[in-house]
Amino acid sequence: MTDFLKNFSLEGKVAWVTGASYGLGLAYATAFAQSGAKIVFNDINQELVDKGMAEYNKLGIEAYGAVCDVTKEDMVKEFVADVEQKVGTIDILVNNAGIIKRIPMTEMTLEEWNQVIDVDLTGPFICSKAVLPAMIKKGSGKIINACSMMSEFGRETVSAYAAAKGGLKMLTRNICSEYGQYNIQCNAIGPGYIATPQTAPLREKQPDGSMHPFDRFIRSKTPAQRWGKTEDLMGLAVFLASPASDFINGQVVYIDGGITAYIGQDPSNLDPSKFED
Ligand code: NAP
Ligand code: GCO
Repeated sequence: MTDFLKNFSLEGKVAWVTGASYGLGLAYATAFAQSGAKIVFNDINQELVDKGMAEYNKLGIEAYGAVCDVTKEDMVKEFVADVEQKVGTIDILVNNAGIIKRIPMTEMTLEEWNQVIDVDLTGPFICSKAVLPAMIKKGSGKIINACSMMSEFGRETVSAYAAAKGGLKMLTRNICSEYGQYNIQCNAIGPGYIATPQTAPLREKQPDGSMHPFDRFIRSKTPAQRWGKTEDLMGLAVFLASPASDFINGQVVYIDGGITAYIGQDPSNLDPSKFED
C-alpha cells in the first residue's frame, strides 16, 4: 500500500459504534473492520447484541459487544471502562444510536419528546464525554456524529428528531472547538434518506401495490432518484475515522444523492419503471 493510501487505514485502532447491531451502525463497523480496526459495539438489549454479534461473525469480524443504553451515564462509563480493559483505548467513536418518533408536535407527549432528545442528543453528549479524557491523554481521537437531513430541514411530525439532530450539528462544532487542540476531530455524517429499518415505514407499498407517497416524494427530491444503501455511507465513515481527515473538523458531510443541492421535481413526472430498486 502506498504511503498516501495508508492514511485511510484504521490498522490498530479501536472503533466504538453505538447502536450497531444492524442498520447504518453495522455498515460503519463493517467498513472499519475491513479497514483494520478492532470493533466495539453496544445496543439496547442482549437480544440485539446477540443479533449483531451473529452478523459480525457471519462477516468474519471479531467484535466486542455488550448491552449499554447510551442515555444512562453510569452504564456508558462502565462500558467504556470494560472496553479499555478488555480491548484497548477507544480511538474512534461513532454516535450512531438513534430513534425517531413521527408524531404531530401538538399530539407528542413530553415523555415522547424527551425519549428522542435523550437518545439522539444527550446520548452523544454522554458517550463523547466518556471517551474524550483518554483521547486527550493519547493526543488523538475521532468522534463522528449521526446527523441527518433534519439537521438542516424541518418536516411534519419529526419535531423532536429535528431538534435533536440540529442540536447534534452544533454539538459536533462545539466538540471540534473545545478539543481540536488535542488533535481530536469531531465531524458528522449527514445521510440523506437511506433504506434501513428506521425508514421502512416511509417505503411500504400501499394496499393497492402502489408506491408509498413519501417514497415518491423523496425520489422526486433526490437527483439520484433512489434511496441510499447502507453501503453508500461506508467510504465516508472510514474517511472521517482515518488520518486522511485529520484537518477536517466540525463539519457535517452530507451524503444524500444530491437532495441538499436540488429543488426537486414534480413527483408525477417520475417514471417508477426506471427505478433500479
Ligand atoms: P435504526 O435502524 O433505527 O438503528 C438504530 C440503532 O440504535 C438500533 O439498533 C437501536 O436499537 C439502537 N438504539 C436505539 N436507542 C438506543 C439506546 N438508548 N442505546 C443504545 N442503542 C440504541 O437506525 P438507522 O437507520 O440505522 O440510523 C442510524 C443513525 O443514523 C440514527 O442516529 C439515525 O437517526 C441516523 N440517520 C438515519 C438515516 C436513514 O435514512 N436511515 C438518515 C440520517 C440519519 P432498537 O432496535 O432497540 O431501536
Ligand atoms: C423521516 C426520516 C428521516 C431520516 C433521516 C433523513 O421521517 O423524515 O426518518 O428523518 O431518518 O434522518 O436524513
